[in-house]
Amino acid sequence: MQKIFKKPQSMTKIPMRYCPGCGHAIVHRLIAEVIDEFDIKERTIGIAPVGCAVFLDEYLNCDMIQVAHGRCPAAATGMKRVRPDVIVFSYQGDGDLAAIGTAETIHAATRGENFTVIFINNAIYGMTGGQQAPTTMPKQKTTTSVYGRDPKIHGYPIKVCEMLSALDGPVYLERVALNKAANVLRAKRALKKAFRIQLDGLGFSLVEILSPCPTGWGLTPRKACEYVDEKMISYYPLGVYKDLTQKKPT
Ligand SMILES: Cc1ncc(C[n+]2csc(CCOP(=O)(O)OP(=O)(O)O)c2C)c(N)n1
Ligand code: SF4
Repeated sequence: MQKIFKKPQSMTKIPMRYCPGCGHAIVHRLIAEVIDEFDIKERTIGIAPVGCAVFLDEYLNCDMIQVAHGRCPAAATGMKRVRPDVIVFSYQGDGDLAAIGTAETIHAATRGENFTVIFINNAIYGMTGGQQAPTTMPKQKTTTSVYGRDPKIHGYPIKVCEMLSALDGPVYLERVALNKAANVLRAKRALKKAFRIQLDGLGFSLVEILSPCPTGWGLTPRKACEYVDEKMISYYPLGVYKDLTQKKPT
């Protein structure tokens, strides 16, 4: 019998510990597929975040390191400058990238460092118990904003793609979502494009992925996908925020 679906070679056999319906597991698989398709497993280094995806290094079958919370872009900069031949990606949640790591993110982006950032926006601090994140939306309830985020008290959320698109450094910025199969395929295309840009030496790229966190949101996996569809996408519109690939030589 012909096998038409199999585990990517770039994934290990270790069972993932994520909650049912969590977007992290989907993105891990997409990354592994992209690494397989480019045949770059032996020269890829991933940087695992602090947060629910802290064990990413166990699930991907390439070289991986873990760094302190928010420091992925700083570590990626060092690795990529010392070894421009390797493919480096950072994998970061919104607490990691848009709170404690905001400075590293912005400076790596404006320097136009040649690595790939995969940004998981689940609008919450998942691992530590569902606290408000910089991306928590107005009126969204969290364990530290039990009446819903009030911009008058808590400020407005940070829209990462919009913010970085004001900089000259980034080459490619796109926001995608995991709420339905068609969007998962779009997310894969965006990840593949981001890796392609790095392989071509063009510079900084970031893919923001709106990702369900059923546990942190107190929803079933199905309702969490509907939440992404109905609440998140209207606040964080999907699409390409910057793409200079047509303007730079490959
Ligand atoms: C320097 C430092 N500050 C705070 C923490 C506590 N901490 C661990 S995970 C986390 C937030 C994780 O949220 P996010 O990055 O959005 O990832 P998620 O768990 O939602 O995937 C925090 C604040 C830490 N580990 N290190
Ligand atoms: S708390 Fe949220 S982000 Fe963390 S594993 Fe569970 S569903 Fe995923």
